[in-house]
Amino acid sequence: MARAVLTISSKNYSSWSLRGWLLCKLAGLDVEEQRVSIDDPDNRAELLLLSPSVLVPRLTHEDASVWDTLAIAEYLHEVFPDVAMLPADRIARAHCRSISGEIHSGFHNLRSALPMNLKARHRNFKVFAGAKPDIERIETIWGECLTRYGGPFLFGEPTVADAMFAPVATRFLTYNVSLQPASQAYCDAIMAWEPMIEWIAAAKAEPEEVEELDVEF
Ligand SMILES: N[C@@H](CCC(=O)N[C@@H](CS)C(=O)NCC(=O)O)C(=O)O
Repeated sequence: MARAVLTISSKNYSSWSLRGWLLCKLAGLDVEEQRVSIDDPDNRAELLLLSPSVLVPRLTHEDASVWDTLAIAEYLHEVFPDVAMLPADRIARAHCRSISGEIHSGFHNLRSALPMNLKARHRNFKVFAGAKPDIERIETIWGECLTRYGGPFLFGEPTVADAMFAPVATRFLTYNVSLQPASQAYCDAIMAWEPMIEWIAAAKAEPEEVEELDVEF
């Protein structure tokens, strides 16, 4: 059987690639990484041909082609039912799906004002006022989960929700966003999570730089 392939782009800049990759790690699925170079349009066009959304991540596994992170999460949950990608409890599972959906479809101001950039550190970053409600909502989501399920991850042990929110934790670190102690502890747990350590080390070794995202704000 052919090895599963995960198509991703930059490890430093692509938050959706990180989410897809973390989901595969959570599932325990060993994937071959197919990298779409951010500065090679031909290579990119060819590799993305099979992803109708022309977006990454895309997973191919045993003749199935799955794109879009939430679809990948649900696919992996279905294929690996013994791995706790979602909480065992029905009510917690509904909660996990809801907040994963919320990060998937929302927080546009946060995304554009604080783009993921794992190599960067901006000590005196002034957060755009429009992104503040997003940050407040994220802290509320995290606070409720950590209180209800006891941490250190949102539902105790790592789940789909942590894969979805991990790039937010890195943004808070990159842009030195001041957080409540519980949110800060969650960010620390994400940064100490073994797959995150692996991904960040690879991101730091990447040569590509996108000038617009590397300016000092
Ligand atoms: N909703 C999609 C979002 C995917 C997405 O926006 N991916 C970005 C990478 S971070 C992308 O492929 N952008 C096109 C590009 O880089 O040209 C998902 O959940 O997978």
